[in-house]
Amino acid sequence: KTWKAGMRGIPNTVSDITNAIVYHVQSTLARQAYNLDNLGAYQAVALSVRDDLIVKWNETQMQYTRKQPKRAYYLSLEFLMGRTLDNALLNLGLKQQYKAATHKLGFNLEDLIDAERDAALGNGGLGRLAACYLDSGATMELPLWGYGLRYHYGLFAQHIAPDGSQLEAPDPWLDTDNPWEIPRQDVTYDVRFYGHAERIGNGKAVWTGGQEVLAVAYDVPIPGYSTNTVNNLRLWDAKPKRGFDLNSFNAGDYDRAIQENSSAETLTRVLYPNDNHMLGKELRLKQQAFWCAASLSDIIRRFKQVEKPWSEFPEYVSIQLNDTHPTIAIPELMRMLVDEEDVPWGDAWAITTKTFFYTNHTVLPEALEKWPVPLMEHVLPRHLQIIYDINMAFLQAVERKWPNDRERLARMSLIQEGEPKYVRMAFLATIGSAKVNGVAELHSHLVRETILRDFVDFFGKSKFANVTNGVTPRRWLDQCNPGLSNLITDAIQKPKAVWLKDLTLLKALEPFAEDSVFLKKWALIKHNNKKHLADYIKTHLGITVNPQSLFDIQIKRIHEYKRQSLNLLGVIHRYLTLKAMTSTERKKVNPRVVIFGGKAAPGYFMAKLLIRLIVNTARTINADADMKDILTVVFVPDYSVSLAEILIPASDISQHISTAGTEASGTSNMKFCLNGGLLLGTVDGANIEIAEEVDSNNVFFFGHLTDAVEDLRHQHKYHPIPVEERSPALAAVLKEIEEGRFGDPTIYQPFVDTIRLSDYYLVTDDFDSYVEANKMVDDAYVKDPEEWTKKTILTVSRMGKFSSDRAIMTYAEEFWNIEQFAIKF
Ligand code: 26W
Repeated sequence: KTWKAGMRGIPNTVSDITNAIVYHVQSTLARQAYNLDNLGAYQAVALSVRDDLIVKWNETQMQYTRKQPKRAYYLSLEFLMGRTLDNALLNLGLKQQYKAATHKLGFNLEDLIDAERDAALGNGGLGRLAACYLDSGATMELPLWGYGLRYHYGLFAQHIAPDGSQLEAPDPWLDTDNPWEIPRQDVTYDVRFYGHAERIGNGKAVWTGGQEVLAVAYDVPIPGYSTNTVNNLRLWDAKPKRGFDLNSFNAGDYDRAIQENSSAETLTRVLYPNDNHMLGKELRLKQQAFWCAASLSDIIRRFKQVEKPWSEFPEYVSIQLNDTHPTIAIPELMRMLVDEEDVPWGDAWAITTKTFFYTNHTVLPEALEKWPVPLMEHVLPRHLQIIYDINMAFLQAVERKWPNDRERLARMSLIQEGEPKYVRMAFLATIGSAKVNGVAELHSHLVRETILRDFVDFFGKSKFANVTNGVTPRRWLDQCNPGLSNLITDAIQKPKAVWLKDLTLLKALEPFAEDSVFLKKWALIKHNNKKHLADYIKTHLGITVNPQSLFDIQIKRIHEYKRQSLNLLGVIHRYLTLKAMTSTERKKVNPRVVIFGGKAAPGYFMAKLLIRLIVNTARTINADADMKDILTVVFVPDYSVSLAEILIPASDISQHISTAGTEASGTSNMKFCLNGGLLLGTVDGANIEIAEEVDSNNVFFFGHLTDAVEDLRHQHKYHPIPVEERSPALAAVLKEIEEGRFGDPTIYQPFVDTIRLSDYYLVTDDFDSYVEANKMVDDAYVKDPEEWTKKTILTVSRMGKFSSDRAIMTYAEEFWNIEQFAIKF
């Protein structure tokens, strides 16, 4: 029998799979099996996996349509998916069969997996969280769809220039065919910008003119782990509404004829690369409005199929806003209901405020979105009217509750007064949503006590909740660390299909911390992961690292609040301390490899300067013969999801050292601990809850607490004390930089000055306790390696809480009110 597309059944035999791959090589790719490279083989394998996904995708969507369960929609401007093939194979339970099939065809599956490009449609934490939640939604069999944008260029690629600074290069990830998306040329919506909005009474208006752009759907199947569910991530691409302007074309003005086209197509060209920093760019506002309008049109079209009154919309639809980026969806739903569906204003507002839920991911003031009123009036004139109407009604209610409190009205208004005025998106998201949440206990507390305090007073506490973040144990344990995952499976005597869906079962590992044979097996896996990383570093960077060393890793976006600066200054301190020793003394020191990775926003001067200093410090230290085998420093360029999958399983210690109160949660802290790396951190974000779960004996905490931060900043500002007095150790480090030990000191002066002169992130205040904590790490690692391994086992066994399955079920039950819906075959 010859294989044809769509023939695949379940179960799949190795020979079915082999036939399917060969079919795609010959028919889809029009190539020959005998002269195929890894990229071609990857594509054929991916296409055959896609066939399977589509069968299950169709079945899932058909059963949703037939039964019409309530659905939830996750609106996120970022989905940091990484690679798909390995994850799809594991979730479908087909990895072994594919290994055999590709082997029969003369390929090594791991090489093919490596040929895939990352889908880097996100900046960092928020985008990767969205990807974990989609995995968990499908695994928990929830009717959950994601909506985002199909950026043609993902997050920029990072290169390091000869002088050590970051260079950005575009990431044209769609230049090679993307087998993981299904274009839906038939699913399109018109989206309007600019033009004129004319009020016609009863809160209604007519919006005309301006520019119309077509949104086209691309569907990305999201398979659950060991279930039939394949959910959907729908990404919108922008197309000009008309091919080109025929009038100009016929008049011979070809440039003008295609002008509007290119303006439409710019919309989904590129992901904005700034993280935790707001830039008021018109194109970004248009991206947000485009994606929200298309997603809501799609959701409303689906709702209309059930033929229920508008008042029942919230019984069928919940929408989660991933930070304020999709907040414009609130006035957009109002516009569609009031202007287009003739729903009275008050009813529309009741529907809207039952439908939306808002997650805040940051309390940093510079990250809170505020759009200039004149810009919004220009791009979205009707939305601005609606925002003013919402604000009017809201402020009247505030006035009724607290009469004659003008200051309060000014504080709570959706419009910040000034020249220009601004629309405060976090406030709009708050009053337009049924629930608001932060992403870890401390962060949710800070949201309630600081940025949204007045709103807690107004709405009451019950509207403000916490959902601590989580990570998917499929990608972040089973996929990235198969050795450890297999050892766990053997030990706890539970099939993967069971414990990977109920991570609290890891508890059963605890007794093995006392089993000396098990300890050895466990330590060997870590060692092998470290060798694997050492190989990567050797081949890609030419740096030799000794896998016997303690691997100390800090990987995340480069940001002053995350304090890679503190890590680097600590490294220099270690270097100076080692240099001051005799060579005999030095031989007794525990070797350490310090690894940094992360991208700086292209316009963030201080973050880019810090990268340059890290790279050049690493060069100096690695070139110093005295440091051979005792201290190595590595900056891994172009940090990505795929690189994280190599780095995380190889860590002994990972650093999460933000100034207390600044890191909302962090999620890589969870990934490291789940892979048996211990945590060195501040009392911040989810670090606190990790310590609560794994026991504070198993984490290394240091630094001032959140409560102290405000006073310390006040002191810095009004009663500055020189670094020389506050931390002589740090002063000695700064002096080395200023004397040119790591290159031309004038280059690094702005960095040294921020610490000497303002030190907003309190590096000076935390430096000594940071050095102390590092000593404790060294001691624990060297003095009793077996005790260290025990700590890592106990840590892993207690990480159950941090599965994104737990987090997504909390959203499902406590926010969205949606139910698990099994897909039957
Ligand atoms: C408007 C510019 C902008 C862009 C991105 C502002 C803010 C963002 C994100 C909200 C930044 C972000 O990714 N925040 C991170 O979210 C993670 C998931 O909840 C948390 O774990 C991190 O602590 C938080 O920094």
